[in-house]
Order: sequence, then C-alpha cells, then structure tokens
Amino acid sequence: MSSTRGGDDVVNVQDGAAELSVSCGEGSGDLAIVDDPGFDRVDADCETLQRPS
Ligand SMILES: [Ca+2]
Repeated sequence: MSSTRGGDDVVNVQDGAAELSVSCGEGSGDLAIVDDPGFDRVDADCETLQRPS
C-alpha cells in the first residue's frame, strides 16, 4: 500500500475480509472505510472510520 506523504488518504478495506493492520500514514484527515471497526484493526493514524451503511 502506498500513500502520499503528509496527505489525507482514503483507505478502503471494506472487502469482507478481516485486516490485521490498516495504516493510513501521515496526515490529519485520513479516512478508513472499513467492514467494521471491531473486525478490521485500524491503526490510530486513521482519524476517521466509515462503517458500512
Ligand atoms: Ca476488511
């Protein structure tokens, strides 16, 4: 996985599989689109979590 250094990234791991570690990298407005926060393990550098609607 690559990300722009210092950017606000969108990481989409809403794939039905459990991620052991999701890193959003640097930036203060990173968004992680996850299956469920208790299912995908998301690092603290992902400021915002979006669950399935
Ligand atoms: Ca997932």
